[in-house]
Order: sequence, then C-alpha cells, then structure tokens
Amino acid sequence: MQKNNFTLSIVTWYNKQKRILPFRDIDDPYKIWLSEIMLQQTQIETVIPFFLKWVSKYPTIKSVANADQELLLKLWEGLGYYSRCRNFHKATKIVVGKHGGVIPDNWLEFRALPGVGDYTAAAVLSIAYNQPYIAIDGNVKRVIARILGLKNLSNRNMSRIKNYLTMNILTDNPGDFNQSIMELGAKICSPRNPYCGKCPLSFNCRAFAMGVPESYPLSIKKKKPPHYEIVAGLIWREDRFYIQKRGDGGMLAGLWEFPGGKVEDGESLTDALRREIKEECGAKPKILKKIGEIKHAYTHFSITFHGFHCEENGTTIRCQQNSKWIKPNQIDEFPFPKANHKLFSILEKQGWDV
Ligand code: DGT
Repeated sequence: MQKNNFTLSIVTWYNKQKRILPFRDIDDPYKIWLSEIMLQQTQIETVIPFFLKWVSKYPTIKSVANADQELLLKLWEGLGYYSRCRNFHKATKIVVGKHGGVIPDNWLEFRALPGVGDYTAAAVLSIAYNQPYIAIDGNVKRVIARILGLKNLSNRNMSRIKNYLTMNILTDNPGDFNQSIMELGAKICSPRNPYCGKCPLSFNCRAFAMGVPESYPLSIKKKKPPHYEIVAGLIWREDRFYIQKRGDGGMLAGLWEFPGGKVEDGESLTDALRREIKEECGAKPKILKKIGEIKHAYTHFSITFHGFHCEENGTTIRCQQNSKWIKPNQIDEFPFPKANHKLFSILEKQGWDV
C-alpha cells in the first residue's frame, strides 16, 4: 500500500467519524496524560465520569502534586489498578519538584516518570507535543497485523508492525495518526466480527482479502485464572467497626479493608476467619453471623468474598497507625476495594445492625 493511501484514508476517516470525548482535541498535556493513564486496561465509557470528576477537582498538575494521596485514591475508587493512581501522583510531584511544573516534552525525561511506559510516553508526546512517536496498544497491533496479514505477534512481526507505522506516520499530526488507528481498532476492526464493510482500509487489507479477518492475529487461549475463597470480618466495638489500610506494595495498596484473607484447603470459613484475624490483629473476636457473599473478578484471579459480623469480645484490637474504628456513615471517607462496596450494598439493604 502506498504510504499516502494508508495515512490519508485512516486520518480522513478519523476526522469524520471520531467520537467526541472530553479528553480528545484538547491541548493540556496534564489532562492528556491523565486520560492515557486512566484508559490503560479500561474502557472509554468507564473512564469518562472519572476523568471529568478528577479534572474538576484537580484542574492543574500542581493541584494533584499537592493533594493527599488518600483523597486521590478515593476519586480513583472503582476504576481499579490503583498503582496507576499512586504512580501518577508520584510523577506529578516529580514534574512539579524537578521540572518546574512543566510536563517534559522529551522522551527520556517523560519516559523516566513513574507509571510511564513506552505506550504512554508515545501517546502523550505525540498528542500533546506533536512529536512523531508511534503509540502501539492492543488495538493498533490488531489493525496493523490484519493489514499486513500477520498471524501472530512474534518479535519479528512486532518489528514489522513498528516499521510499517514508522514509515506511514503523519508527521504533521502524529497524535491524530495514532488516535485514528486506535479508534479504528475500537470501532471497526474489532477482535471478533469486524465491520470490514465500513473500514476505510479494507481495500488493501490482507486479512480482509483472505476472507477471515478474525484470524489475524490468532488469539492465544488464556488459562483460566484461579479462584479463591476469601473471608473477612466486620469487627464491631459498640457502634463502630474496624478497618485497616493495605500496605504500600502489591495489589489494592493504600486501600482500606477488613481483616481476613484466603481460606486454605480443607479449612472451614469460620476457622479461616479466626486464623486470619489472629494473624493480622492478634485478636480472637467472636464471630456472630454471616453478612453475605460476593463474587468479584480481578485480572489474574477471581474471588468469592464472604463477609461476617464479628464482635471484639474482650480481646482488644490495638488501633495501629494504619487502622481505624469507623461508623457505617463514614465509609465514604475511605477508599475501599470494589468487593467491599458490594458488601456495603448488602448491608445497606439488610441493615448494619447485627
Ligand atoms: P497474600 O496473603 O500474600 O496472598 O496477599 P493478599 O493480601 O493479596 O491476600 P489475602 O490473603 O489478604 O486475600 C485477600 C484478597 O481479597 C486480596 O487479593 C484482596 C481482596 N480483598 C478485597 N477486599 C478485602 C477485604 O476487605 N479484606 C481482605 N482481607 N481482602 C480483601
């Protein structure tokens, strides 16, 4: 395909068909960067309300850098992948402290910031600063693999995809070029049942010519992620219950939770709950009754989360630095994982009283 055919076709299509989004066609590098972080692993429709709420509370990079991390996590609550929020916060502090509040417009400095990988660096530098970097996400890989008729995404084929994009990039407007291919992947060139009849590139797409566009690239069957039974206790002391903050590293870091954990093989739910509470809080509360159970899927595993009402029962839980006793009407002040919110919904219906 001629360079101009590909580039002109896709960019012309994009200018006519693109969705109007609050983070599109803006020129504030801070908002463009924030949107790219929020969009990682997350659907556009999900991101929109989070983005709007965030920028109305934190309109500038400085306002984020000066914010309390707990408040930022609270705004991020429900969006998942919380390390994105913590890294973004760290990165804004570096931009303010080291770069005078101006987001670096060169690859090495921007790529060095926490949470900024090759994709994000290329997307932000091309969209916000008009720099000719190619941004390759899952949609882009699929679109170009189909154009070139590549059945797998081996290193060799990835180099072909990169070369193809580098040869064809619209140097006058690399941001629109990158976004046009992502948009085509999202709206037309979908993994299953692509709308080839509406595609501006089908006239020279090898996968389309072969009659089986879905087979390019072949999808790799993923192993079913493991499933865990999780128990957790709402431990009451009069009209308050105990919550603790998850440590700095790992999943859901910085969010608040109830003491608990995974049920081991052959263990009953209540035995597991007693063991976990003893390990985590050094206490032996009385288990009063089950609140309910919730299913929730994370990327690498899924859980059934069993919540129990418990009572402190004389074995005092020491309130450490990262723990609190709160009343039900205070839950909105703390960021919790989604599974906990599902438990709160059950409690709202059945009543918080034991
Ligand atoms: P581990 O024990 O090294 O596997 O690490 P954790 O802390 O990731 O796992 P664990 O045993 O506490 O399992 C609990 C899983 O359930 C964890 O992936 C997070 C999720 N979860 C969601 N809400 C809660 C909660 O309120 N309490 C607890 N303990 N876990 C929660």
